[in-house]
Amino acid sequence: MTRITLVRGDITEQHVDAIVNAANSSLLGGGGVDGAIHRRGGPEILAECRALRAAKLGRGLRPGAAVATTAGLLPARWVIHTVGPVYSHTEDRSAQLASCYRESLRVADELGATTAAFPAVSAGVYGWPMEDAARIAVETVHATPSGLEEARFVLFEARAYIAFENAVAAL
Ligand code: AR6
Repeated sequence: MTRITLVRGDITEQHVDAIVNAANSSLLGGGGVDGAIHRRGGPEILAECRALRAAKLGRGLRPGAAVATTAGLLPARWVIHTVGPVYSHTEDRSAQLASCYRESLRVADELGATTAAFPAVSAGVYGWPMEDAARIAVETVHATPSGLEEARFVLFEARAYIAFENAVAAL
């Protein structure tokens, strides 16, 4: 069974097989985790994202989907890019957010990863309320069978860490 662990810190510093990026559909970079990963990982990651766009993702990656690239200069071996939904007050997009974690786990399995680190997808620029984002993340990873030995949530802010701690305690 996959062990869920929590760490307060920077996902780009994690020594795991794969780190998950909270990307956008373009796959061409942005702010937040995405900006940090491309900055610290170097140009090789962006080059592979561009190649994916040219080859099979002409219209970009849809919310809820995931795709892998090299991790460039990062300590991890791969970056799994997933696109979270933008939070909406009028539409329930939680199935898309859950899909980000399920699809990232599926890609991690395909790669043969045994350890992976996840950020709080959609809980930054995309506006998802942190408590709810944490609950969906933890419940989905807990409920999804995978070959991972460890699924590590890496939380940048204290309030994110507390929200994830509460979500794990509620399992
Ligand atoms: N390590 C771990 N967590 C981080 C890091 C880091 N280095 N940096 C930020 N966070 P966000 P989203 C936290 O905005 O909401 C980008 O521009 C952050 O505090 O990165 O899915 C993309 O290109 C927050 O709790 O992702 C998209 O356009 C969480 O990671 C858009 O933002 C997610 O925040 C995606 O927005």
